Amino acid sequence: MRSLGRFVLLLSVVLGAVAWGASSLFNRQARGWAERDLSMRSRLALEGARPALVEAGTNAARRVLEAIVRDERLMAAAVCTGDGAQVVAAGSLPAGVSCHALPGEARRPGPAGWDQSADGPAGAVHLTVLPVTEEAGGPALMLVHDMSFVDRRAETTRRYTFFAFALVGLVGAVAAAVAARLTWISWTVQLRRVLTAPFRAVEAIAAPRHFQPLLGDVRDLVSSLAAEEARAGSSWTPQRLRHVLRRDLGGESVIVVANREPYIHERGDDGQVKVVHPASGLVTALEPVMRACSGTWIAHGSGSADRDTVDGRDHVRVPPGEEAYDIRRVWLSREEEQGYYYGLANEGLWPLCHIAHAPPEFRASDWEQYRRVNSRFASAVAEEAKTPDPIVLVQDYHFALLPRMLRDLLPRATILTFWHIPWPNAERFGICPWEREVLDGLLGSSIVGFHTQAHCNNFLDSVDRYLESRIDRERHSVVVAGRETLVRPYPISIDWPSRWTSRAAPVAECRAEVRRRLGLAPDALLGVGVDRLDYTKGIDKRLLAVERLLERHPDYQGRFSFVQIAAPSRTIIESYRALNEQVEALATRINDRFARGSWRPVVMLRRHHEPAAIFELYRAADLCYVSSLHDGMNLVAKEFVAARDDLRGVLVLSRFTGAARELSEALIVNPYDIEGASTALATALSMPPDEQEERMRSMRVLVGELNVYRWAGKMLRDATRTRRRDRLASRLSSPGALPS
Ligand code: ADQ
Repeated sequence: MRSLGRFVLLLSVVLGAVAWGASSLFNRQARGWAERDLSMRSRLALEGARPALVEAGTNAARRVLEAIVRDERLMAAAVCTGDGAQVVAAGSLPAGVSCHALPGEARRPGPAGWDQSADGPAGAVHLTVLPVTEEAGGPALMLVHDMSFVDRRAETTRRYTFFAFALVGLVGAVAAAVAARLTWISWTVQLRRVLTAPFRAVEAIAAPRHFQPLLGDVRDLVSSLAAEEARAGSSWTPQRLRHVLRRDLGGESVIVVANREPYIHERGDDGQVKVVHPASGLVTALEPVMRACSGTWIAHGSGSADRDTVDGRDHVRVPPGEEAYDIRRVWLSREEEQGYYYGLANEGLWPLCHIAHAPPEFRASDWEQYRRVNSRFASAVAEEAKTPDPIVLVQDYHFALLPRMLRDLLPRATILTFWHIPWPNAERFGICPWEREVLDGLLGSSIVGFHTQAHCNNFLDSVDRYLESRIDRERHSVVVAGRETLVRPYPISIDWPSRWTSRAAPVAECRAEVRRRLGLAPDALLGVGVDRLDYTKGIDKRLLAVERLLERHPDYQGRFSFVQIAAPSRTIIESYRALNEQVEALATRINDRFARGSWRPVVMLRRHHEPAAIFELYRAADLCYVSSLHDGMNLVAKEFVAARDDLRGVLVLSRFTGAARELSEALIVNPYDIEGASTALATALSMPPDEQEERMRSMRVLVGELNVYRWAGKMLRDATRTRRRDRLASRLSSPGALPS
């Protein structure tokens, strides 16, 4: 706004100066023209009057002069002798003008006559003196013209010029301001789009050419920073994470609270106990962190053999065979699980936070169970804590109330709460009948983390709208009852290098084995989708895109198959059961429509798979399609990248995932746009190997650098700072801390 004001001021000064200069120039010119005009009129008047002046007597000459001065512009006329005497005159001579007052050269003018303009007290006048006869020193006719009309015209001209320039200036300034504003808005929007979501595949191709150099610079800067970090040996590894814990947090072990446990003990039909890795993004991310940090993971004991495998304190050492940390199992009754997990968490908060067009259900009875289970887990944490100020990592929307409950039990604890799913905007969040309790519960934390800054902003807006608090938008923090909670983005990731990739068979073997097992031709093209069966993952949209691909590109019929791994999830909930049937029916319809011989376009594998099998599939595929309608991050996308150490395979990724903000080299799609998604699938299938390599290499650098140890490390570092600050504050406030 200030620069616009400066621009308008400068424009006014420049235009004012130009207007003034132009009107002066024009007036000078106009005065010259008027003088020439009057001089000419004087000569014409003399020509008409000459015979009377030369031959007739004085009276006749006076009459002639009186006739001449009837012209309104002519003030007076006089015949003067060579020595300045007035022979005869008519009209009224202005003060100071007379035959006698004429200068010497005017009294005896040459044949061309004598002209002069002068400013008199009553305005400008123009004098013309012309010889009446050819005889030297003979009488001369003096004509006095009124020139004040020239000044009046000049004044009018100056006014018009000024207004004309003022108008042009105003219109110009407004037009320039509007154009500048529009250009600025469009540049900002485009620049932000390029910088925040520089999707090379779909969006960046559309990014304006003039941003490409800037985009290149940003990329270079990011890679050089990453390279510098790597050179300095500062990439995040399990060792570095342990070092942070040892150096900054005094070797403190951490307590994780999550609904899901990382290892579930299930009793098979044969009576044998087997260990299952649950299909959960949270577990995928957090488990490697716990291996590095050690400590205790408190979770719901949900496996059929879980009770048989714990000790007297409900603990079990994991991972089996490596024993790096403890799981502490909490047992829930059916009512508790139903109300807290299926009810409030998954029928209420989950649809509340995801834009996937499923209405949330909130029941008072579920809320009661939710509070009760949160309180039970808070007590479990207090039991597990070995010091009065433990570091507690609270995970996800199952435990929104726990941080406040824990703060009451352990006021000095460092509580880091991470919300693994999106946070909705304030208006939508208001749908929750217990919006204040949920916010206040979370604000018992020292830090609340989300995947993206947008989710942090939504959270702060919700606090702003529903809670009495002080929000510091610069520090991204909230103060409630004198206690500060930081709100920060920590984009989650996976371990790197992935242990599942390093244990996997070579890619060629994986390709051959998977095709053999699925009954596909050795050279068949293969796409994969890996999800929990959840309506937010957009599995139906994904299958429709596959169908559209086959319609638009019949040459892929018989050559391309899409394998969808779908772990049944939350099947007690009606909407999940309905989704299960809907996806199955869709796959059957597509298969009925296109299948020929032994070839099927869609292979649905609706069961849990162990990570080793999932990684084998990633390595066997030509493309992976993640079509989430809304997803906090999505780790399948990152796992696919981690699995492809051969630098091949194309990732097709929904723009509605947090991962799309990082993996700009994927083919980014809108999963609702079936046409566009099918185009991206076709592009992926026909992408030349060198382009696949270039994209995959770039994504691997990113996932490698921004790995899950960095996620945990950054959180723990921020925790260190809040811990130091809290310790200092408590020392200062304790009696005797300050000299009296
Ligand atoms: P999820 O919704 O569980 O996670 P996601 O991030 O995609 O989603 O992770 C799924 C994990 O489960 C992956 O590790 C995948 O390999 C595994 N998996 C999927 N299908 C499986 C199957 N059939 N059998 C076995 N394993 C399977 C939530 C949020 C995400 C966020 C994560 C982590 O919804 O947005 O990325 O937490 O914060």
